[in-house]
Amino acid sequence: MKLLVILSLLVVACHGLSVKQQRSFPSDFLFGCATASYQVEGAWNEDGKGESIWDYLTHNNPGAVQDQSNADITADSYHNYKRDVEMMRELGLDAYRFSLSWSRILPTGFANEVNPKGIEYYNNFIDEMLKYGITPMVTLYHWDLPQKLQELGGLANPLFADWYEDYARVVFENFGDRVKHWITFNEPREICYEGYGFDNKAPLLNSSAVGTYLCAKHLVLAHANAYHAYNNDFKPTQGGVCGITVSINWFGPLTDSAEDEFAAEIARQAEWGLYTEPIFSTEGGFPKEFSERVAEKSAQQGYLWSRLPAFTEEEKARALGASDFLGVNHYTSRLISATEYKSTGAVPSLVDDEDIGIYVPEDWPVAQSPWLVMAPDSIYNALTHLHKKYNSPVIYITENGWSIGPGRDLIDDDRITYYRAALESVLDTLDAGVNLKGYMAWSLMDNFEWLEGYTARFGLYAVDFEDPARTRTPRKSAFVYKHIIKNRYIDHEYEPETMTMTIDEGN
Ligand code: PNW
Repeated sequence: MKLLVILSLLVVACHGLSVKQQRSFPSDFLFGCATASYQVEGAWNEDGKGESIWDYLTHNNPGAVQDQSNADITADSYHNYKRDVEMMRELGLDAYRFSLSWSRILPTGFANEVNPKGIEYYNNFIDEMLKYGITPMVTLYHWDLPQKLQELGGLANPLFADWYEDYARVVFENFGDRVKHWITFNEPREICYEGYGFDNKAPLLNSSAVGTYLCAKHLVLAHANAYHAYNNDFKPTQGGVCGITVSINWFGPLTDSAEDEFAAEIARQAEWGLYTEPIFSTEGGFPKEFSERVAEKSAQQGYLWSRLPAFTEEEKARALGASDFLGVNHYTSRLISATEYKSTGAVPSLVDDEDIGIYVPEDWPVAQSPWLVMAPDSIYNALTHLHKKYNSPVIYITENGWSIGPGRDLIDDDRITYYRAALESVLDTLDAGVNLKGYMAWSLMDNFEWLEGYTARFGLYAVDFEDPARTRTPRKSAFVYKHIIKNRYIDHEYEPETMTMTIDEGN
């Protein structure tokens, strides 16, 4: 008898060990998808919308885009927004992150003239989402600056912070009764480095030595203005939260040498610390070591001031703590070396200021977009670092995704592999106690991928860009994501039985 009991206990114990513990996402964890106005809306000049810098770039310099395309129509969400909400319901999304087109709301960029049709479009869209219990998460600026403001210098002009506050107030006033999650800027690095410092995003300014840093300072101050405007004048009655989304990929050391550790820290400071440090650190201002490096190089290069402008004490105090959460767009990782794999950048430039080597192991799979590689523990490494560095802020992953080639291929197994690994990393991150509240997949549907045009597709839904109706069709990954959201765990064996989508009861 005793033996039998021991034996059966053993069987139970072994069984427990062999079945990997099923980890689940908290019931209040927000699962969503993300898009951006210029990439999906179309209707570029309809109903009073003004020209944006992306309209200007694609119309005047089409050769800059890989396939010479533009987003004049793109997925035409301006006319298809009801279908978009239907897709959200099919997937069972808790939330949807989208952005507002500044020039659709304020055609000249300034708040003297509000376009009622622009307000109406977003009102209808927001109301349609709310009708089905989908939480709107709204980005005020996802790269489509009104062209008129660019002509005045755009983010290189210190007055930008005031223009941006005026715009933000119009937005809070019109939509804040229903929108409770605000994101001021999407990806400062891509705005400032790729747009002002380089020629990879509008306005293709290629002024890495000075432009990137001017933009960084004014963007942080504009964010702080909008945050305080919300906090003082809207939050008391509207009760939402306001944060910023920064692209935070992981930059780890290539080896565990102190030199590589330091080089990786410099990379983190230059790539995203410029934007997080002034807001989320305890000291405020731009990151210390990188600031010292730019100041030193600037002096050697004959500048009478550091190319990285300092904040005044008052500005520093205004930006510090000015965020209710940190939005993180996370896609990939890089390994950083102090001595190996260095590329020679122009002098002076941000790349020269960084002076680091970047390595990507050959066995990390590469997406259609060459910069996007699948790295192990990528989300976990980045988010646990932020958690420690910035005293456990509330974090949302506001973008994460994988591109495939052009066309409407519906079987996207490599994307499924990526999403499952990413979401396992999210579970590891939650286990580590990080204050992570939600995850938005990029993207709900195929869209205009900036200078990659339509050559890279990120959609859970394929879009037929040849069809005037811009028909949307779910890919296999859409079914897998839906299954995860519904069950709150990742079933690695799950295969959709059919490719027919339906709306589950309650959605
Ligand atoms: C984001 N990187 O851009 C943007 O927010 C989206 O508009 C865009 O479509 C999406 O990611 C996919 O590219 C990024 O170099 C661009 O790591 C570059 C990087 C990350 C994000």
